[in-house]
Amino acid sequence: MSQWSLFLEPYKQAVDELKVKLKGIRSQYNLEDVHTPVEFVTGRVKPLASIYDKTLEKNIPFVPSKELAAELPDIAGLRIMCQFVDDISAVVEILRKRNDLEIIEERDYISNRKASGYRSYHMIIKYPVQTVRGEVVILAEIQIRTLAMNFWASIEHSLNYKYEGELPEEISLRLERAAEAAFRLDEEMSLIRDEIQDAQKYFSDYKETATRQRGTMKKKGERA
Ligand code: 0O2
Ligand code: 0O2
Repeated sequence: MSQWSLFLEPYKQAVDELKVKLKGIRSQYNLEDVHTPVEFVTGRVKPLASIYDKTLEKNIPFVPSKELAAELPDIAGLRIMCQFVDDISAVVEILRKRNDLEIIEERDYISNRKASGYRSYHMIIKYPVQTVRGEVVILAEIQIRTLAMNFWASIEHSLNYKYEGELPEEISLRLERAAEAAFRLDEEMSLIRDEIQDAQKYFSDYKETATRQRGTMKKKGERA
């Protein structure tokens, strides 16, 4: 087995384990038949070519080492997609309460979007992996975002890749505007959800009162 395969093995295991655990949040909410803040979860180990590019960017040697592990906290990457912006803070709270991982950094690119227009909530965690040679604690990145934020980021990422990171100014500007439109869409979807919930509450309260009044009238009729 190559040095790289050995180095990356615990990251692969961490991604597999964390995917199961994070998808578990969704299934637990589904069992209770309540809205789940987790729509879907994806995960990946950073491809070697991307690790190589990052070492060039950070000017560190491209060798499997402790230095590389510390400089690249996203070799193991998990992504949690949510329906609504509010769901992101719900997921953050759930993750903060877990005792199988330690959050060492949080970056809120939702309140403070990046210049590109990028929005997402990032967490860097320490995660212990059990291997045949003992415990290995690795760093992993969890990105939490809405479906609209994910839609924008996926397309912007592939466009950036096509243009090798040198997007023409006009395109960057349009992408920035598109990111704002995606965020307005998120806000509108939350408003629609709130209005539907209010309407549902109104109708269920109304039904309850009407049933109670009918019961009282029936009793009065029986007594008369
Ligand atoms: P489901 O819920 O049955 O669809 P793998 O690496 O192949 O072992 P996985 O999880 O299959 O792991 O692949 P990956 O790429 O990490 O995650 C893809 C998961 O995200 C799949 O779910 C997709 O169905 C789900 N997914 C991708 N895009 C969307 C989307 O727009 N909406 C929804 N709801 N789900 C999406 P699973 O794991 O196959 O399970
Ligand atoms: P990948 O695997 O291709 O997604 P720093 O080194 O501290 O200056 P760094 O490492 O860039 O900052 O960390 P940051 O910005 O907190 O998060 C990095 C990851 O966030 C990126 O990973 C992207 O996945 C995502 N990201 C950040 N900014 C943007 C953006 O403008 N557009 C899109 N589409 N994604 C963004 P990588 O390194 O690109 O790797």
